[in-house]
Amino acid sequence: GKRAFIAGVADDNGYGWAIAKSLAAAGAEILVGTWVPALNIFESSLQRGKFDESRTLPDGSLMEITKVYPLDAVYDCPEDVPEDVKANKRYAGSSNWTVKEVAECVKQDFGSIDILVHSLANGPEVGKPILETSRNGYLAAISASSYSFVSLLKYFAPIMNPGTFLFLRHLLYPFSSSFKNIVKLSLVLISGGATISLSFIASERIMPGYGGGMSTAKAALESDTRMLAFEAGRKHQIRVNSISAGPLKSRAAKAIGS
Ligand code: ZID
Repeated sequence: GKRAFIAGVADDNGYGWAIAKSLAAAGAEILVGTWVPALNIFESSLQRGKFDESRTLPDGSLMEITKVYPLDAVYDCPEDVPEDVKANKRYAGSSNWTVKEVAECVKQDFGSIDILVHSLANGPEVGKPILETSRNGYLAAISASSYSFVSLLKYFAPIMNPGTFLFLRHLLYPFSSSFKNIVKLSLVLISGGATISLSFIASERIMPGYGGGMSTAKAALESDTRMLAFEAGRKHQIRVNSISAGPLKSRAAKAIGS
């Protein structure tokens, strides 16, 4: 079976949870990365059985989460963490939650993964029009919602099982006016590691209310998806995709006020 790491699960209302369930129903082993400040409540709710109803899979069994990793995807390594965050009670209670450390822990625990899901975003000023957004708010949105994916891919790609490239030859003869057959070669990456993130149409269209630099963050996420698919496809033989999601009443969506 495949092993999946889903970053951005802290309750049973969001996309990350739903994706985890679908993957579990398809037979995958589930690991999740939970934002450090939300870790305690998520783990205790899991243990108390609060999610048992929504953990139920189509065959009646309960989704098992093999391991919950504390994660803060705005920090790549311990040296990046400011003193006040280090000293914060919630953060001090957990360890190894920077992206690099989480990837190292997953490697130690399981060796490799097949699927990486990025289902996280944060824009502290999402409620403000971009014209009123501060530089800090804008950069924070990009850091948590866009660079977090670059960072996850950077540290997880080396522990992702690679796929193989397949050469496909398309014979275009019947449609060609030329006497000679036209043979087109294309390179298709099959099987192996796959990564996915969740975007939003506000990346390309005006969606009033999706402020604070979040529209910018999704545009960056989609642009990065193309570049990273090119780079990680060649370097690690893994796929990189993004889905533009529809509305879902998650915790994050409530912050948008939509
Ligand atoms: P969620 O609250 O379940 O997931 C977000 C997670 O990110 C939470 O678990 C947070 O704890 C976690 N998180 C925040 N900061 C950090 C951090 N620094 N490190 C680690 N974890 C962190 O909400 P969700 O399921 O809505 O969000 C998942 C993904 O879906 C995000 O990328 C969203 O931007 C994306 N998405 C959601 C929706 C939606 O409606 N819920 C839409 C499009 C994309 C959307 O916003 N019409 C209006 C709005 C929308 C669609 C249509």
